[in-house]
Amino acid sequence: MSTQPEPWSREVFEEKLRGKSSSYHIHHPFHVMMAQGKLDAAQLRGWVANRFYYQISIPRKDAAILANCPDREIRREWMQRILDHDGHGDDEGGIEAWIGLGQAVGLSRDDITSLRLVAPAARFAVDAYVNFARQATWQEAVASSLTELFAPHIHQQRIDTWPEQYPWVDPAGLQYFKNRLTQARRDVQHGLNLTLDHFSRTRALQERALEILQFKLDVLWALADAILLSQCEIEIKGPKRG
Ligand code: AHQ
Repeated sequence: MSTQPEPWSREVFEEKLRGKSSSYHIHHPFHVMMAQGKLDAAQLRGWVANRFYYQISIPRKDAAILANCPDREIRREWMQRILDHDGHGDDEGGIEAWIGLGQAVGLSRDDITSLRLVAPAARFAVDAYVNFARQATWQEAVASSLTELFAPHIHQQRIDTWPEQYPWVDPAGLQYFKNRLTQARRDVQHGLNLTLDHFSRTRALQERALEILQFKLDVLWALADAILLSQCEIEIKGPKRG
């Protein structure tokens, strides 16, 4: 006699994954202030510089998934994510586009690539994600990427609001967000299908997938916390002298 509750249907399971949108970082005070045009230039630059550490970590996270995944067909499709960020052929890739975003908000290439502006807690949040992908099963690491179910909304919000709220930012810098609108939708369809396939077998697995998604939502939330706090520290200590 099984005491385990029956697994949810595939549709209900997907609804429950999507139902976690209320924890997405679009609702974080920092991103709310960004959308409302309340960030000053230093705060916007700080966000771009800190988020660069997340961007350069994504391909290494995806490489960890490839390393753990024995299925050639899945690897062939998942590999596209690394190419999207690292670039391939004539396509400079998303990491280069993020550097372009940094230059559009007034940072130098070295300000960004040196990582000297990255706050310790921001680094820890991102490292928690990469280390999870290295140590978890490839299916669990795939499930953790599903925060991108909610990403098109935040990318579109920046595309819509920055030109009006931050007219001093070179609009060419928004190209990264425009690229992610299609890439995120494609990626998340693949990740969602893999997650629904693997985790739908038992209710315990389904609950585990929700727990993993919440972990990654907390990574993004903690990253925004770190960025917001690092800017308060600048205010407390005053701008760096010299
Ligand atoms: O630019 C982002 C990106 O390339 C990715 C990959 C994906 C993953 O594998 O976890 N998640 C993700 C995200 C990106 N941008 C974030 C943003 O707010 O700009 C959103 C983030 C995500 O929702 O996970």
